[in-house]
Amino acid sequence: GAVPSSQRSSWTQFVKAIASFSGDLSNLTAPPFILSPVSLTEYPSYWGERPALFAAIADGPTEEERQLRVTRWFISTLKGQYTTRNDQLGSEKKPLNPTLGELFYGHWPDVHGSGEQSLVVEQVSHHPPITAYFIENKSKGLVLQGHNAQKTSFSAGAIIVKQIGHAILTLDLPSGAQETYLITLPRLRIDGIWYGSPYIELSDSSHIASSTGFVSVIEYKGKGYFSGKSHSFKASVYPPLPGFVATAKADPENLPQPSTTAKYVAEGTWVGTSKLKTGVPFTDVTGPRVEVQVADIETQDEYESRRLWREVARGIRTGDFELASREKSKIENAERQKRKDELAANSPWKLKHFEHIDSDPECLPPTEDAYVYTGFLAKQ
Ligand code: CLR
Repeated sequence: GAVPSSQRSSWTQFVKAIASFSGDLSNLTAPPFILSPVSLTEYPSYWGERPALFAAIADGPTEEERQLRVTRWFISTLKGQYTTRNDQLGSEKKPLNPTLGELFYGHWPDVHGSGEQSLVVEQVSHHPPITAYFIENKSKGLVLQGHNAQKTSFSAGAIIVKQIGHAILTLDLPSGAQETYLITLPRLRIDGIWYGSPYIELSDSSHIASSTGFVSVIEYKGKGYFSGKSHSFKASVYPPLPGFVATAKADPENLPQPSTTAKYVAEGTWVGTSKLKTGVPFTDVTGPRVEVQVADIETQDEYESRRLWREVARGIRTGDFELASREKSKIENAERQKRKDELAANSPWKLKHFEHIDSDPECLPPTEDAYVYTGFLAKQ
Protein backbone atom coordinates (compact mmCIF):
# COMPACT_ATOMS: atom_id res chain seq x y z
CA GLY A 1 0.00 0.00 0.00
CA ALA A 2 0.86 3.68 0.01
CA VAL A 3 1.32 3.85 3.78
CA PRO A 4 4.94 3.23 4.84
CA SER A 5 4.94 0.29 7.26
CA SER A 6 6.47 2.37 10.05
CA GLN A 7 3.58 4.85 9.82
CA ARG A 8 0.73 2.36 9.60
CA SER A 9 -0.48 2.68 13.17
CA SER A 10 -0.25 6.44 13.14
CA TRP A 11 -2.27 6.48 9.88
CA THR A 12 -4.93 4.24 11.44
CA GLN A 13 -5.08 6.59 14.40
CA PHE A 14 -5.41 9.59 12.12
CA VAL A 15 -8.20 7.98 10.09
CA LYS A 16 -10.05 7.04 13.28
CA ALA A 17 -9.72 10.61 14.51
CA ILE A 18 -11.18 11.94 11.24
CA ALA A 19 -14.02 9.43 11.33
CA SER A 20 -15.10 10.24 14.85
CA PHE A 21 -15.08 13.98 14.46
CA SER A 22 -16.26 16.64 12.13
CA GLY A 23 -15.18 20.21 11.72
CA ASP A 24 -11.65 21.42 11.38
CA LEU A 25 -9.13 18.79 10.26
CA SER A 26 -6.24 21.19 10.30
CA ASN A 27 -5.48 20.51 13.96
CA LEU A 28 -5.27 16.74 13.74
CA THR A 29 -1.78 15.33 13.83
CA ALA A 30 -1.09 13.31 10.70
CA PRO A 31 1.77 10.93 9.91
CA PRO A 32 4.69 12.42 7.93
CA PHE A 33 4.00 10.64 4.61
CA ILE A 34 0.76 12.58 4.13
CA LEU A 35 2.17 16.03 4.90
CA SER A 36 2.59 18.61 2.16
CA PRO A 37 5.33 21.24 2.48
CA VAL A 38 2.95 23.85 1.05
CA SER A 39 0.70 26.12 3.09
CA LEU A 40 -2.98 26.58 2.29
CA THR A 41 -2.28 30.28 1.63
CA GLU A 42 -0.65 29.22 -1.65
CA TYR A 43 -3.76 27.44 -2.94
CA PRO A 44 -5.61 30.54 -4.25
CA SER A 45 -2.89 30.79 -6.91
CA TYR A 46 -4.65 27.92 -8.71
CA TRP A 47 -7.28 30.47 -9.73
CA GLY A 48 -4.65 32.34 -11.73
CA GLU A 49 -2.99 29.55 -13.66
CA ARG A 50 -4.94 30.08 -16.89
CA PRO A 51 -4.11 33.77 -17.42
CA ALA A 52 -4.97 33.81 -21.14
CA LEU A 53 -8.47 32.40 -20.51
CA PHE A 54 -8.96 34.86 -17.66
CA ALA A 55 -7.92 37.84 -19.79
CA ALA A 56 -10.13 36.64 -22.66
CA ILE A 57 -13.23 37.24 -20.50
CA ALA A 58 -12.77 41.00 -20.92
CA ASP A 59 -12.64 40.68 -24.71
CA GLY A 60 -15.96 38.86 -24.97
CA PRO A 61 -18.15 40.97 -27.28
CA THR A 62 -21.54 40.24 -25.65
CA GLU A 63 -22.95 39.42 -22.20
CA GLU A 64 -23.69 35.93 -23.41
CA GLU A 65 -20.17 35.42 -24.76
CA ARG A 66 -18.65 36.75 -21.52
CA GLN A 67 -20.77 34.32 -19.47
CA LEU A 68 -19.44 31.48 -21.63
CA ARG A 69 -15.88 32.70 -21.20
CA VAL A 70 -16.18 33.03 -17.41
CA THR A 71 -17.59 29.50 -17.32
CA ARG A 72 -14.79 28.18 -19.56
CA TRP A 73 -12.10 29.84 -17.45
CA PHE A 74 -13.62 28.61 -14.17
CA ILE A 75 -13.81 25.00 -15.36
CA SER A 76 -10.27 25.23 -16.67
CA THR A 77 -8.93 26.06 -13.18
CA LEU A 78 -10.44 22.94 -11.57
CA LYS A 79 -7.68 20.56 -12.65
CA GLY A 80 -5.06 22.72 -10.97
CA GLN A 81 -7.14 23.24 -7.84
CA TYR A 82 -7.99 19.60 -7.24
CA THR A 83 -5.36 17.33 -8.83
CA THR A 84 -2.04 19.17 -8.46
CA ARG A 85 -0.96 17.39 -5.26
CA ASN A 86 -1.69 14.01 -6.84
CA ASP A 87 0.30 14.95 -9.93
CA GLN A 88 3.23 16.47 -8.05
CA LEU A 89 3.33 14.59 -4.74
CA GLY A 90 1.67 11.27 -5.57
CA SER A 91 -1.56 11.78 -3.63
CA GLU A 92 -3.68 14.45 -2.01
CA LYS A 93 -1.80 15.75 1.03
CA LYS A 94 -2.45 17.65 4.22
CA PRO A 95 -1.39 21.24 3.65
CA LEU A 96 0.41 23.34 6.25
CA ASN A 97 -2.12 25.12 8.44
CA PRO A 98 -1.56 28.86 7.93
CA THR A 99 -1.00 31.21 10.84
CA LEU A 100 -3.15 34.29 11.31
CA GLY A 101 -1.78 37.06 9.09
CA GLU A 102 0.25 34.72 6.87
CA LEU A 103 0.74 36.27 3.43
CA PHE A 104 1.35 35.02 -0.07
CA TYR A 105 2.14 37.37 -2.95
CA GLY A 106 2.69 36.45 -6.55
CA HIS A 107 2.32 37.48 -10.14
CA TRP A 108 2.08 36.14 -13.66
CA PRO A 109 4.03 38.23 -16.15
CA ASP A 110 2.36 39.45 -19.32
CA VAL A 111 3.14 36.87 -21.98
CA HIS A 112 0.96 37.31 -25.04
CA GLY A 113 -0.24 40.85 -24.51
CA SER A 114 -3.05 39.70 -22.23
CA GLY A 115 -1.73 41.79 -19.35
CA GLU A 116 0.02 41.09 -16.07
CA GLN A 117 -1.86 39.29 -13.31
CA SER A 118 -1.17 39.80 -9.62
CA LEU A 119 -2.12 37.89 -6.49
CA VAL A 120 -2.50 38.86 -2.83
CA VAL A 121 -3.44 36.22 -0.24
CA GLU A 122 -3.90 36.69 3.48
CA GLN A 123 -4.88 34.25 6.20
CA VAL A 124 -7.67 36.24 7.80
CA SER A 125 -8.64 33.72 10.49
CA HIS A 126 -6.85 30.88 12.23
CA HIS A 127 -9.79 29.36 14.17
CA PRO A 128 -11.48 28.40 11.92
CA PRO A 129 -8.94 28.68 9.08
CA ILE A 130 -10.12 31.24 6.52
CA THR A 131 -8.05 32.40 3.55
CA ALA A 132 -8.86 35.58 1.58
CA TYR A 133 -7.47 36.30 -1.88
CA PHE A 134 -7.40 38.98 -4.54
CA ILE A 135 -6.34 38.43 -8.16
CA GLU A 136 -6.20 41.28 -10.64
CA ASN A 137 -5.53 41.84 -14.31
CA LYS A 138 -5.49 45.65 -14.28
CA SER A 139 -5.11 46.16 -18.01
CA LYS A 140 -8.27 44.10 -18.62
CA GLY A 141 -10.29 45.56 -15.75
CA LEU A 142 -10.66 42.14 -14.12
CA VAL A 143 -10.65 41.37 -10.40
CA LEU A 144 -11.35 38.08 -8.64
CA GLN A 145 -11.93 38.34 -4.89
CA GLY A 146 -12.90 35.63 -2.51
CA HIS A 147 -12.33 33.74 0.68
CA ASN A 148 -12.48 30.12 1.61
CA ALA A 149 -12.99 27.88 4.57
CA GLN A 150 -14.04 24.25 4.84
CA LYS A 151 -16.47 22.17 6.84
CA THR A 152 -15.46 18.55 6.87
CA SER A 153 -17.30 15.41 7.79
CA PHE A 154 -16.78 11.69 7.26
CA SER A 155 -19.11 9.42 5.37
CA ALA A 156 -18.73 5.87 4.07
CA GLY A 157 -14.96 5.95 4.23
CA ALA A 158 -14.59 9.32 2.53
CA ILE A 159 -13.94 12.82 3.82
CA ILE A 160 -16.67 15.17 2.65
CA VAL A 161 -15.57 18.78 2.36
CA LYS A 162 -18.16 21.51 2.11
CA GLN A 163 -16.52 24.66 0.89
CA ILE A 164 -17.61 27.78 2.71
CA GLY A 165 -17.06 31.02 0.88
CA HIS A 166 -17.40 32.17 -2.68
CA ALA A 167 -15.58 34.26 -5.24
CA ILE A 168 -16.75 37.42 -6.95
CA LEU A 169 -15.38 38.34 -10.33
CA THR A 170 -15.79 41.96 -11.39
CA LEU A 171 -15.22 43.26 -14.87
CA ASP A 172 -14.92 46.99 -15.59
CA LEU A 173 -16.04 47.50 -19.15
CA PRO A 174 -14.57 50.22 -21.38
CA SER A 175 -18.04 51.90 -21.26
CA GLY A 176 -17.59 52.45 -17.53
CA ALA A 177 -20.21 49.86 -16.67
CA GLN A 178 -19.35 47.02 -14.30
CA GLU A 179 -20.40 43.39 -14.45
CA THR A 180 -20.13 40.97 -11.54
CA TYR A 181 -20.10 37.19 -11.49
CA LEU A 182 -20.77 35.37 -8.29
CA ILE A 183 -18.96 32.04 -8.22
CA THR A 184 -19.85 29.30 -5.76
CA LEU A 185 -17.65 26.29 -5.06
CA PRO A 186 -18.16 22.55 -5.49
CA ARG A 187 -18.33 19.99 -2.74
CA LEU A 188 -15.33 17.67 -2.43
CA ARG A 189 -15.20 14.02 -1.61
CA ILE A 190 -11.78 12.70 -0.61
CA ASP A 191 -11.56 9.01 -1.40
CA GLY A 192 -8.76 6.48 -1.07
CA ILE A 193 -8.32 7.23 2.63
CA TRP A 194 -8.05 3.64 3.85
CA TYR A 195 -5.24 2.96 1.37
CA GLY A 196 -3.37 6.09 2.33
CA SER A 197 -3.63 7.47 -1.20
CA PRO A 198 -6.30 10.17 -1.02
CA TYR A 199 -7.64 11.89 -4.12
CA ILE A 200 -10.44 14.37 -4.71
CA GLU A 201 -13.67 13.87 -6.63
CA LEU A 202 -16.07 16.79 -7.04
CA SER A 203 -19.77 16.35 -6.40
CA ASP A 204 -23.10 18.15 -6.39
CA SER A 205 -23.09 21.44 -8.25
CA SER A 206 -21.85 25.00 -8.21
CA HIS A 207 -22.98 28.03 -10.14
CA ILE A 208 -21.88 31.29 -11.68
CA ALA A 209 -24.53 33.99 -11.47
CA SER A 210 -23.90 37.23 -13.29
CA SER A 211 -25.32 40.70 -12.77
CA THR A 212 -26.31 40.44 -16.45
CA GLY A 213 -28.82 37.75 -15.46
CA PHE A 214 -26.97 34.89 -17.10
CA VAL A 215 -26.45 31.85 -14.89
CA SER A 216 -24.24 28.82 -15.35
CA VAL A 217 -24.96 25.67 -13.38
CA ILE A 218 -22.12 23.18 -13.22
CA GLU A 219 -22.90 19.65 -12.12
CA TYR A 220 -20.09 17.33 -11.05
CA LYS A 221 -20.05 13.56 -11.32
CA GLY A 222 -17.53 10.80 -10.79
CA LYS A 223 -17.25 7.41 -12.44
CA GLY A 224 -20.41 5.84 -13.66
CA TYR A 225 -22.52 8.91 -14.39
CA PHE A 226 -22.74 11.11 -17.51
CA SER A 227 -19.81 9.68 -19.39
CA GLY A 228 -18.70 6.94 -17.05
CA LYS A 229 -15.44 8.80 -16.50
CA SER A 230 -14.19 10.24 -13.23
CA HIS A 231 -13.93 14.02 -12.94
CA SER A 232 -16.89 14.60 -15.26
CA PHE A 233 -19.01 17.70 -15.40
CA LYS A 234 -21.95 19.13 -17.22
CA ALA A 235 -22.26 22.90 -17.48
CA SER A 236 -25.54 24.54 -18.51
CA VAL A 237 -25.61 28.21 -19.38
CA TYR A 238 -29.02 29.89 -18.97
CA PRO A 239 -30.10 33.24 -20.37
CA PRO A 240 -31.59 35.82 -17.98
CA LEU A 241 -34.73 34.40 -16.37
CA PRO A 242 -37.52 36.57 -15.04
CA GLY A 243 -37.57 36.69 -11.26
CA PHE A 244 -34.17 35.14 -10.69
CA VAL A 245 -31.92 37.10 -8.33
CA ALA A 246 -28.27 36.17 -8.19
CA THR A 247 -27.01 35.78 -4.63
CA ALA A 248 -24.16 33.89 -3.01
CA LYS A 249 -26.64 31.89 -0.99
CA ALA A 250 -29.14 31.33 -3.76
CA ASP A 251 -30.78 28.09 -2.78
CA PRO A 252 -30.86 25.44 -5.44
CA GLU A 253 -34.63 25.80 -5.98
CA ASN A 254 -33.97 29.35 -6.96
CA LEU A 255 -31.58 28.25 -9.70
CA PRO A 256 -32.71 27.36 -13.19
CA GLN A 257 -33.77 23.73 -13.25
CA PRO A 258 -32.56 21.29 -15.88
CA SER A 259 -36.07 21.43 -17.35
CA THR A 260 -35.50 25.06 -18.30
CA THR A 261 -34.02 25.25 -21.73
CA ALA A 262 -30.36 26.03 -21.40
CA LYS A 263 -28.81 28.15 -24.09
CA TYR A 264 -25.60 26.07 -24.03
CA VAL A 265 -24.68 22.75 -22.50
CA ALA A 266 -21.10 21.54 -22.25
CA GLU A 267 -20.06 18.06 -21.19
CA GLY A 268 -16.73 16.42 -20.58
CA THR A 269 -14.10 16.09 -17.89
CA TRP A 270 -12.46 18.92 -15.98
CA VAL A 271 -9.10 17.16 -16.21
CA GLY A 272 -9.25 16.75 -19.99
CA THR A 273 -11.56 18.18 -22.60
CA SER A 274 -15.21 19.06 -23.02
CA LYS A 275 -17.53 19.94 -25.87
CA LEU A 276 -20.70 21.87 -26.35
CA LYS A 277 -23.77 19.85 -27.37
CA THR A 278 -23.19 21.17 -30.89
CA GLY A 279 -19.84 19.39 -31.00
CA VAL A 280 -17.82 22.59 -30.72
CA PRO A 281 -14.84 22.19 -28.32
CA PHE A 282 -15.38 24.06 -25.03
CA THR A 283 -12.51 23.38 -22.60
CA ASP A 284 -9.11 21.73 -22.97
CA VAL A 285 -6.76 21.60 -20.00
CA THR A 286 -4.36 19.05 -21.43
CA GLY A 287 -1.84 21.86 -21.96
CA PRO A 288 0.45 23.21 -19.23
CA ARG A 289 -0.67 25.56 -16.45
CA VAL A 290 1.18 28.81 -15.86
CA GLU A 291 2.61 28.74 -12.36
CA VAL A 292 2.66 31.84 -10.21
CA GLN A 293 5.98 33.66 -9.79
CA VAL A 294 7.03 34.42 -6.25
CA ALA A 295 9.81 36.65 -4.87
CA ASP A 296 12.99 35.03 -3.63
CA ILE A 297 12.61 33.72 -0.07
CA GLU A 298 15.55 35.88 1.01
CA THR A 299 13.70 39.05 0.09
CA GLN A 300 10.39 38.01 1.66
CA ASP A 301 9.01 39.36 4.95
CA GLU A 302 8.84 37.03 7.93
CA TYR A 303 5.08 36.56 7.53
CA GLU A 304 5.26 35.54 3.90
CA SER A 305 4.34 31.91 3.59
CA ARG A 306 7.47 30.39 2.05
CA ARG A 307 9.71 32.37 4.40
CA LEU A 308 7.65 31.51 7.47
CA TRP A 309 7.50 27.77 6.72
CA ARG A 310 10.95 27.45 5.13
CA GLU A 311 12.46 25.10 7.72
CA VAL A 312 9.30 23.02 8.15
CA ALA A 313 9.09 22.59 4.39
CA ARG A 314 12.76 21.64 4.21
CA GLY A 315 12.20 19.01 6.89
CA ILE A 316 9.22 17.54 5.04
CA ARG A 317 11.00 17.59 1.68
CA THR A 318 14.17 15.95 2.93
CA GLY A 319 12.44 13.44 5.21
CA ASP A 320 13.83 15.11 8.33
CA PHE A 321 10.54 15.02 10.24
CA GLU A 322 12.16 15.86 13.54
CA LEU A 323 13.29 19.17 12.07
CA ALA A 324 9.82 19.69 10.58
CA SER A 325 7.98 19.07 13.83
CA ARG A 326 10.45 21.11 15.91
CA GLU A 327 10.13 24.10 13.57
CA LYS A 328 6.36 23.72 13.37
CA SER A 329 6.12 23.81 17.19
CA LYS A 330 8.26 26.94 17.25
CA ILE A 331 5.86 28.72 14.91
CA GLU A 332 2.78 27.54 16.78
CA ASN A 333 4.16 28.50 20.19
CA ALA A 334 5.14 31.94 18.96
CA GLU A 335 1.61 32.37 17.60
CA ARG A 336 -0.01 31.33 20.87
CA GLN A 337 2.20 33.78 22.75
CA LYS A 338 1.30 36.56 20.33
CA ARG A 339 -2.42 35.97 20.81
CA LYS A 340 -1.93 36.08 24.60
CA ASP A 341 0.04 39.32 24.39
CA GLU A 342 -2.61 40.88 22.16
CA LEU A 343 -5.31 39.91 24.61
CA ALA A 344 -3.36 41.35 27.55
CA ALA A 345 -2.69 44.59 25.69
CA ASN A 346 -6.25 44.68 24.39
CA SER A 347 -4.99 45.17 20.85
CA PRO A 348 -6.27 42.47 18.54
CA TRP A 349 -4.42 41.47 15.39
CA LYS A 350 -5.08 43.76 12.44
CA LEU A 351 -5.57 42.40 8.94
CA LYS A 352 -3.26 43.85 6.33
CA HIS A 353 -5.08 43.69 3.01
CA PHE A 354 -8.66 42.75 3.78
CA GLU A 355 -11.50 44.19 5.79
CA HIS A 356 -13.82 41.83 7.59
CA ILE A 357 -17.53 42.41 6.98
CA ASP A 358 -19.78 40.58 9.37
CA SER A 359 -22.23 39.38 6.84
CA ASP A 360 -22.03 39.74 3.12
CA PRO A 361 -24.78 41.94 1.66
CA GLU A 362 -24.45 39.85 -1.51
CA CYS A 363 -25.88 36.96 0.44
CA LEU A 364 -29.53 36.19 0.94
CA PRO A 365 -30.07 35.56 3.78
CA PRO A 366 -27.11 37.78 4.67
CA THR A 367 -25.33 35.32 6.91
CA GLU A 368 -21.96 34.64 5.38
CA ASP A 369 -18.97 36.74 6.40
CA ALA A 370 -16.99 38.51 3.71
CA TYR A 371 -13.47 39.84 3.36
CA VAL A 372 -13.07 42.86 1.13
CA TYR A 373 -9.73 43.79 -0.37
CA THR A 374 -8.40 47.12 0.90
CA GLY A 375 -5.18 47.28 -1.11
CA PHE A 376 -1.66 47.76 0.10
CA LEU A 377 -2.27 50.91 2.17
CA ALA A 378 -1.85 49.12 5.47
CA LYS A 379 1.49 47.71 4.36
CA GLN A 380 3.24 51.02 3.73
C1 CLR B 1 -8.67 24.99 -0.63
C2 CLR B 1 -9.15 26.02 -1.63
C3 CLR B 1 -8.64 25.68 -3.03
C4 CLR B 1 -9.09 24.30 -3.43
C5 CLR B 1 -8.73 23.27 -2.39
C6 CLR B 1 -8.13 22.13 -2.79
C7 CLR B 1 -7.80 21.02 -1.90
C8 CLR B 1 -8.43 21.11 -0.51
C9 CLR B 1 -8.31 22.56 -0.02
C10 CLR B 1 -9.08 23.55 -0.96
C11 CLR B 1 -8.75 22.70 1.46
C12 CLR B 1 -8.06 21.69 2.38
C13 CLR B 1 -8.22 20.25 1.92
C14 CLR B 1 -7.68 20.20 0.47
C15 CLR B 1 -7.63 18.73 0.17
C16 CLR B 1 -7.23 18.09 1.50
C17 CLR B 1 -7.31 19.19 2.57
C18 CLR B 1 -9.69 19.85 2.01
C19 CLR B 1 -10.59 23.41 -0.80
C20 CLR B 1 -7.70 18.63 3.96
C21 CLR B 1 -7.72 19.69 5.08
C22 CLR B 1 -6.66 17.60 4.42
C23 CLR B 1 -7.26 16.24 4.65
C24 CLR B 1 -6.20 15.25 4.97
C25 CLR B 1 -6.23 14.11 3.98
C26 CLR B 1 -5.45 14.40 2.70
C27 CLR B 1 -5.76 12.88 4.62
O1 CLR B 1 -9.13 26.64 -3.95
